[in-house]
Amino acid sequence: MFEALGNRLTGVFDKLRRRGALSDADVQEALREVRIALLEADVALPVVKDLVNRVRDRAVGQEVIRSVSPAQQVIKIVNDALVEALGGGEGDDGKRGIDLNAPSPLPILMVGLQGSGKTTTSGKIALRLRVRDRKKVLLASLDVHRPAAQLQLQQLADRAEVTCLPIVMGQRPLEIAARAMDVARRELFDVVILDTAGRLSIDAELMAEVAAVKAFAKPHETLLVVDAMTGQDAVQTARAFNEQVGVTGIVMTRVDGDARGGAALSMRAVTGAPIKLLGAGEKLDALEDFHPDRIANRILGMGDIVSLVERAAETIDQAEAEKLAKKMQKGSFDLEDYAQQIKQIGKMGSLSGILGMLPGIGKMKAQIENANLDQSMLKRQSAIISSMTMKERRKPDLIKASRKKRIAAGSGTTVQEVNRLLKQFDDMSDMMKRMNKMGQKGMMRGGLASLMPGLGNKRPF
Ligand SMILES: Nc1nc2c(ncn2[C@@H]2O[C@H](COP(=O)(O)OP(=O)(O)O)[C@@H](O)[C@H]2O)c(=O)[nH]1
Ligand SMILES: [Mg+2]
Repeated sequence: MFEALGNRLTGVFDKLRRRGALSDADVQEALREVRIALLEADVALPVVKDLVNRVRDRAVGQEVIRSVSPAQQVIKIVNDALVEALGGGEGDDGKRGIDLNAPSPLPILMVGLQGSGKTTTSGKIALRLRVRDRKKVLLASLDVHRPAAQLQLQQLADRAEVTCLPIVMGQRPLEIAARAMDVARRELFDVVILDTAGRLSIDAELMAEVAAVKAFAKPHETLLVVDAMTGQDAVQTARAFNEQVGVTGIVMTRVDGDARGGAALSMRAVTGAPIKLLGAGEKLDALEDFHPDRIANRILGMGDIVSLVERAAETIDQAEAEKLAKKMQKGSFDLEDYAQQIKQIGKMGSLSGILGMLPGIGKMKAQIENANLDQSMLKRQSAIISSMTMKERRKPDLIKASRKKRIAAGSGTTVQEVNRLLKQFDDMSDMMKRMNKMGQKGMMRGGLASLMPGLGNKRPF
């Protein structure tokens, strides 16, 4: 999401930067292009107008033009306006993610259209609450319209290792909700997630059913799940739900697809409800908190380092990482360790997703993806190292022509690929030596960068 918009805006700002001194006309011209970029990203027209006006008010005039780095000032102003449109900035209550500040059992009601991702998101939230917040979670499916829906939730509960309310055939949604709350009180659950049925489109019957469940369960959070790929339809759905049922937050799913991002930028202004979470994939751990400032940074190609570090901290085996860091310091890092590192990166999720969070990588990302530099590359590199003998892994210098041929054949790759891997490993070893010279501080900064094979040496951050 946001890729096209990000590329457009970085293009506009690159042009401004090359100018150096800016006239009012330069700024107006840039604003025209920002406006087009936003419209192409499918941002609702009133939101575009408001955003551009706000930027114009702040950017046009002497202050910016006379400043030391006018282009930088304009970018900062656009950044602030994006943060505000996304629901951050002034008046931001700082409430991100789910509010758990209520007595147990705390009910969370999941609502939305069919196929928006309610059931999947219920499973994701359950997993996160169990692991991150150490909560005892009960999942209950109120979807009596589709026969398989209750089973689907049961399976997700199993994968998230949380309890699912046993299915009783023939019960109505309200009866199921009552049973869920009853079980939760008796068995001391902290959170009850009520997954409701959707419809293909908004209709009176759906709204009535959702409203009845809401009146009964008095949920602490009513989360509306919308599909980012549906663009402005998602915004209209959210508006209808918020007006007729009332929601406390929005979960936007499928942001891993090629949605243009307009919905996310329009949501707060049009519906008044905050986006709380993002669904970024089908897997249960593909759930992100929504941070307006970080998203704005991602759009403007400044990268989202904070999320990247958080993701790394969550998935990387701390003990393993420390062991590798020690080896780097001692200069005894070998291909065996490199293979370990590849495994850690594999665990962090798709490489292109990670790259999207790195500053300035946005534009490069498409090229990298075309070059097939993703999970498949990590797998191939793993395979190459697996085809080496232990001696070769410890002392890569041993690997000359005939050994390369054997390794390529053994791993189903080519000699070129073996060469590329050895070159990357060499680059990395060099970088580590340089970092060691820079001392501990350089080590900390380079630590994450060095997780990216072949990139670490180009992106010191
Ligand atoms: N790519 C992607 N797929 C998702 C995401 N969330 C849900 N899905 C998929 O969307 C489909 C419908 O999801 P489901 O939870 O059954 O929707 P529901 O009808 O609202 O309960 C399933 O195939 C999910 O795997 C997401 O964030 N990204
Ligand atoms: Mg469902």
